[in-house]
Amino acid sequence: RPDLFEAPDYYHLDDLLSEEHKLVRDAARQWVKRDVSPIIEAYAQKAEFPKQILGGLAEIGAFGPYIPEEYGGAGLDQISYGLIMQEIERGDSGVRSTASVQSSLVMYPIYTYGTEEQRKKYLPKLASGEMMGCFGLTEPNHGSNPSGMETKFKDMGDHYLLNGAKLWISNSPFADIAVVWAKNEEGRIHGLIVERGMEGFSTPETHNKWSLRASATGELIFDNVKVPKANLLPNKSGLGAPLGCLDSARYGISWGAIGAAMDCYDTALRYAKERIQFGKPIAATQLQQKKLAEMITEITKAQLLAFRLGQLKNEGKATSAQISMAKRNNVEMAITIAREARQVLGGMGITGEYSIMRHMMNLESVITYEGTHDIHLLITGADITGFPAFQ
Ligand code: TGC
Ligand code: FAD
Repeated sequence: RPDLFEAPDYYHLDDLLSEEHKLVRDAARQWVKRDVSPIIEAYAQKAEFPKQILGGLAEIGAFGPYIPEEYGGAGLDQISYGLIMQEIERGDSGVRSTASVQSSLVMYPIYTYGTEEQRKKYLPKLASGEMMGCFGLTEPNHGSNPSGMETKFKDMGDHYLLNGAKLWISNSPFADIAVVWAKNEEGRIHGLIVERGMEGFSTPETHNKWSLRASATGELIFDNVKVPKANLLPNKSGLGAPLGCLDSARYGISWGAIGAAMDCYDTALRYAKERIQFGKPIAATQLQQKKLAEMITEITKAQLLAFRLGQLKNEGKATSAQISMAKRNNVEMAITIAREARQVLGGMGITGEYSIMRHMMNLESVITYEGTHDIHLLITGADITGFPAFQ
């Protein structure tokens, strides 16, 4: 019932938003209602990314919301970025993934670590959706611990020679470029822009996913790929470079998860008011009210966390650990609400007639990618105690 959803705003967060925030949010919301929600279930069922929505994503500013307008971005602040992610994920986490990757994992590193030539060459096309990108950090043997990566490149004089493989890469099957993290001969991590069509570069799709089915996921395989020297991102190296991109994407996810939770809550609330059992709406029972009351409480807390984090980001003061806390809390909030909301719908909750089961399955990826739930807890643990417990 995509036409029906409303925005729960129990603590009047709207009063804290600027006119621009509301305009941006409403445009994204309307687009999702019109162009995403009516088709997304069918694409998820057939495990296909709906490529026809790329132009719409670009139009609502979802590709590079905070990248300056001179490079084709929308030039918005961090709260607008968050609100766009929230509205997209109200539709589907897989669609939000495509926007997150394009903005924070491809445009952000090119804008922040790239040369002026690289910015001019890639950013406007990425902003318009004419060119799509992906981000290769995770490898078959190195997920939570990317510093162990084996993908490497060698200086051959007039070019670099790249070898290795990346796994679980969102958008890889159709991306035109990949921002790839690899070690040089000294073992230092650098970012390289690899383009589709380079000899020895392939992107096989990963099948049989029960989660993020409307998002294309695949591998990146580099078999003696000759990468021009002009494709190295020169302005930052070391693990901090990819982790800096993750900070931006994780922040967007902390808002996005709220959108998925809002859609589940809204669907469950409507259903509970309409569904009659034992002669009265199930919403009139204490057990269902407990579920719904806890959902709106948790959504409200998550909204306040994300909003304050957005203010800190706008001021350039948000720490990586604060971002981890918001990503971890808000994704867990959303997955818990999806599970509870599914139960409110009884048997109907397992069908594709309603969005809840799709959100629930999607959120299993969201709670794993961009740092697992455990890793974000350990990041908080390290921050407050001073003892990193990863090793
Ligand atoms: P550690 O020694 O802590 O740090 C190494 C260097 O990195 C710096 N740093 C950061 N810089 C910026 N932002 C952050 N969040 C940072 N965290 C750390 C740090 O200061 C240090 O710099 P320097 O100059 O001293 O070298 O590194 P570690 O090896 O102990 O690892 C720490 C840990 C476990 C937190 C990190 O490896 C981690 O976050 N692991 C999780 C991996 C992950 O999140 N992968 C995501 C892959 S991309 C993805 O999932 C996309 S999904 C896309 C979608 O569809 O939406
Ligand atoms: P592992 O690191 O093997 O973890 C397995 C389990 O061990 C987890 O529960 C983890 O929390 C736990 N664990 C690990 N280390 C510790 C520790 N020190 N202490 C306690 N527990 C620990 N990556 C990209 O680079 N680009 C992408 O675009 C991208 N898109 C993705 C899309 C999807 C649909 C999925 C599922 C993943 C994607 N990823 C992407 C990869 C994602 O970031 C990794 O899956 C994630 O970082 C976890 O790595 P792993 O799967 O290898 O799990």
